[in-house]
Amino acid sequence: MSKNPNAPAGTFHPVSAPDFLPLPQLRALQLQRLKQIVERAYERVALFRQRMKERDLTPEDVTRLEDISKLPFTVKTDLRDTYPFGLFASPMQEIVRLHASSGTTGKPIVVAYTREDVQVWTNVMVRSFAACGLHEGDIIQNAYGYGLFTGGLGAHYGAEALGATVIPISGGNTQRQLMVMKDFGTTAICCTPSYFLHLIDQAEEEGIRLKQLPLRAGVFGAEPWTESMRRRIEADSGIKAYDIYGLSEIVGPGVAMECECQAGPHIFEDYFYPEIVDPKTGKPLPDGEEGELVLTTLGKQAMPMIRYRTRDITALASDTCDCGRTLRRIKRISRRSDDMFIIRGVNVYPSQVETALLKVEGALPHYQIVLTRERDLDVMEVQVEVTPEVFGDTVGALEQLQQKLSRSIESTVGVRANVRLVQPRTLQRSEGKAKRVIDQRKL
Ligand code: DLL
Repeated sequence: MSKNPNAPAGTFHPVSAPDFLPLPQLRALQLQRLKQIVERAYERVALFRQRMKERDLTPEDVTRLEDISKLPFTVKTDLRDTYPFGLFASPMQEIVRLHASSGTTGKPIVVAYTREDVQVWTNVMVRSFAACGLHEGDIIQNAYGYGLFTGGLGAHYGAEALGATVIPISGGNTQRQLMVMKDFGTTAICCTPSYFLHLIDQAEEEGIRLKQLPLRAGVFGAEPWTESMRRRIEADSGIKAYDIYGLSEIVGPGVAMECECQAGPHIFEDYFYPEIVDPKTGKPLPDGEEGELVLTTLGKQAMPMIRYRTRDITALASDTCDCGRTLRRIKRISRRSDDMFIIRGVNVYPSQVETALLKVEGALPHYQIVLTRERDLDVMEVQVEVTPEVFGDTVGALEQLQQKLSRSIESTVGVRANVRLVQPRTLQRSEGKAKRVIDQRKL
């Protein structure tokens, strides 16, 4: 295990203690919190109360943890349909922070935090960093984006509360990232795994030897990655690469994090209750079986999420991890049960791209999104058919349209796309569901 030479041997940060609770104690705590959160949501969130009533349920029907499976699911479109604040369970005066993430169309989904929620988030982020061996004295370069995305601020407050030194560099500007890493003596970096691969490439080009720098750990997440990517990162940079999982609807990063055994992220179960269900039927599946991860926030005040369907496909591992944590782990998330894809850390739904295209006159609703990776950076090309009139237009007019479409996509989706205009009826038609996304990135 990689330990900072300055760290006192064998110590755990005090907030890591809940990671090691004996199971009966952990389950009792979960039940107590589940009852409270169901009561809170029932009293304060109209949609949840209505769904409970439709099922003839009241909060008193939750007496055991297993009763959770009686409760209604919450899905992403519930956030869209109640946009922006409809699922809040706290008055605005108590809400100290808002973040947002991609919705399925042009509007984002909004998530809220009370002061206490921010403290819980910070707590799980401290535990995340501690789990992979980081501590006071570490210099953490936080290259997750700061802003509405939860990655930047989530990791920031956690790293500060850990007692580490945070470099709030945010995403992008690769040369500056490398300069800072070298000059400031960064010992750990937080970013998406694909961005770190890009940093490795760029470092090589600039003659910077990552292996000779103090950098020893990476906290990588926000997008799917694989064991072979981990091996490549570790071999090429000499650091340990850890998987961190999270989603805005639940809290942001810090729902689950790998320990030094690197055997899959441990879910911070005292705050997030996990279930795996069959994505088609919604029926609960036992630990070990693959299905859709469903999460219930056990402590969230501003926006309790009851049985939130993450659409992430994984399995729960309940066997004991060598680290001694009693928290169950999730298997690497390899795919989703919906059509969302993640490009440069940004979540994108094809329907958002469609909305953006159709805002511009001349574009037809026939399009295809091709994803590739150039020098370890994701590239999105949108091929779109245009009306015959447009296609017969001058080169200048076509270029103008191309730029308009590109701008429309960037402002709706938040990522730049190369737009390619094609003649009407040239994109392949499908007999069933249109195949909108061709992912040629070899993960
Ligand atoms: O990506 C929060 C986050 C920030 C996690 C920084 C980790 C690090 P969203 O933008 O709401 O939140 O996207 C959530 O990203 O449902 C997964 O599909 C995907 N995802 C997040 N972490 C991982 C991971 C943040 N470690 C969505 N492996 C989730 C695979 C991940 N997919």
